Amino acid sequence: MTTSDLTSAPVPTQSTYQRRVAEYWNAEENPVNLELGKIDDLYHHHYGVGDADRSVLDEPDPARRRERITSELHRLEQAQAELLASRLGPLTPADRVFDAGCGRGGGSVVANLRYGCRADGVTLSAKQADFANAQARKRGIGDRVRYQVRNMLDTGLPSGEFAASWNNESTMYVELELLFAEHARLLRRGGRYVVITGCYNDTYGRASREVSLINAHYICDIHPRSAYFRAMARNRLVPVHVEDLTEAALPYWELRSRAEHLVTGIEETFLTAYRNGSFQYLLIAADRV
Ligand code: SAH
Ligand code: GPP
Ligand code: MG
Repeated sequence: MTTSDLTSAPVPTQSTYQRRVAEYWNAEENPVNLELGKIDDLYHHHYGVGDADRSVLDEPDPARRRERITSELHRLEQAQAELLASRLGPLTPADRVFDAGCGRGGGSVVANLRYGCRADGVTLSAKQADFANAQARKRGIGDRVRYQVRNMLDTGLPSGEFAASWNNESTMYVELELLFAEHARLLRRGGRYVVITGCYNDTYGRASREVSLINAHYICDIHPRSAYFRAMARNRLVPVHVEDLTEAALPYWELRSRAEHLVTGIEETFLTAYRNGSFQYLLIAADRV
């Protein structure tokens, strides 16, 4: 083997698993994500929190009923994004934030609208990054909010530059030790890290049947709750607020399971997983010390 063979060899930046995950997101076109995002061009790939207005189910006109359900689900997903963003601050337009596993970009836009901050989002999916950048340009914030195809475990972004960072439903794709080491590197001292995630409940035992079905559905690997705190403690991230959002997540799934035009088939599994105590929806905010 010559030197030129070595330098021209492809850089193994992505594992086979990560390429599969990228393929999933490059192909993803679920109406439950696109129809909701279309309403106000805030595209989310996470679930909703808070009480649902169930009266939308009683709407007699079928087209209007679909429209009202879609917009109610979007309102709950938007409430989830706002809840996460509210824990990032206070921030100013001089601050820079990092969105790890950014999807179609909605979370970074929410942070920018709230704080005026600059945002960097990374995703494994080129389609998602292109889509998100087009959305940011359309809003006229393309110079403040940008998205790149990068591995969140190894972003190449500058150390100590970020006032806040987060993972919104994207930690189940990676090893937490590696992930939190990268957040700790990117965050300045005193910076804030926030995660919203589904985790399995250590008090139940190991991963339940439903948790395993969710893993298979999305090609992910849901961690136990305990793993978050262990990995944070090892990486200079000290929890300052922990919120069990499981109860608050139920109305979204109950409504979504009744939305014939949007269901993907995973709805009953989430409801069973939450109700049998094997699965939890959790927010953790931590300080980078
Ligand atoms: N946080 C977004 C999207 C969550 S969907 C939202 O709230 O809307 C999960 C995202 O994680 C996808 O965009 C996927 O590409 C991304 N992801 C998974 N593994 C990743 C990795 N190793 N590096 C970067 N992004 C990753
Ligand atoms: C949300 O994305 C789902 C994930 C990012 C992975 C699993 C998350 C857990 C909390 C276990 P989505 O909005 O694309 O999903 P869907 O198409 O089902 O709405
Ligand atoms: Mg969705």
